[in-house]
Amino acid sequence: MVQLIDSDIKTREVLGWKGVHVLHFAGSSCSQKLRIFLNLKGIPWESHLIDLPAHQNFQPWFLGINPRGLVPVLVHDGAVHIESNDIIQYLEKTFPEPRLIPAGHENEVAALLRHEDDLHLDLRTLSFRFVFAPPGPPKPQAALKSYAESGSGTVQGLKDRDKDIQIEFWQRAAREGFTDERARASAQKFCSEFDALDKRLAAQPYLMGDALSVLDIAWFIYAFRLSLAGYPLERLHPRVFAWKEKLLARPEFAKEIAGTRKPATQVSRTLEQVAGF
Ligand SMILES: N[C@@H](CCC(=O)N[C@@H](CS)C(=O)NCC(=O)O)C(=O)O
Repeated sequence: MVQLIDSDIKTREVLGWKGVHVLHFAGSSCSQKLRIFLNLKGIPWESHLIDLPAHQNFQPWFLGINPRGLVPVLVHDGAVHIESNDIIQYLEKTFPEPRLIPAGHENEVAALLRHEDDLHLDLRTLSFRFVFAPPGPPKPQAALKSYAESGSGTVQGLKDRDKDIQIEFWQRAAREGFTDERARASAQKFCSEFDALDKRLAAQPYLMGDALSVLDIAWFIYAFRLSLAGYPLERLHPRVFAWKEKLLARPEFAKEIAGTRKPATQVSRTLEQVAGF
């Protein structure tokens, strides 16, 4: 669990926030995952929007709350939790009903969620290349300077390497864009993941068996975003496609991705062409 300690937090006002507060952005995949989880749990929460396209997450106020500069963030009775999957597992313990992590499978689910999180930068690469497709560098140098300089720079009291990884990601994007080679490698990773999910779904209606779980929420978000990017889910992984459509019919899911539409950008080559699918 990544709960911050006092010295990590520079924006002190959050320490006095009572109840469940979520700092998030409508179109962020990790925020969508957390909001669907909160909907299914029926947990009341207070919303604090952080405008990622306006680089609000690189401003001192937000970095004073999450030194990593990422959404979502949970503040529960003044305690600050970061990392969407850790937030979800914390909330599952704190608000156990209805269960979204099957009893006795906590460690297995934690490992599967870690694996899902490892693919986050691949999802981001494909999102920026085929969905958002900004005409120039996605993050201006001034915003990245503020990112580098603001916040405590520590997580649980230790110098945090994650922010360096994030900055390197954006600097590389500024230098070379999101190349065919990177996009192809990321798409192929998802192809093997979806193949595995397709096999699971041959034997059971949900990824962990007969009941919906946090794993369905997490992978729904990836499947939805990749479909938006032009990934041929229906053709390559028909069971994953049908499962995604089934979840999309539920209001708890649909309402959180309703605003995520593919902007009318000009994509020179489609994901199918780049990946060779
Ligand atoms: N491992 C983190 C990843 C969080 C993350 O990368 N969030 C994205 C939005 S989905 C973000 O804040 N991006 C910052 C930006 O685009 O500037 C988590 O699961 O919370």
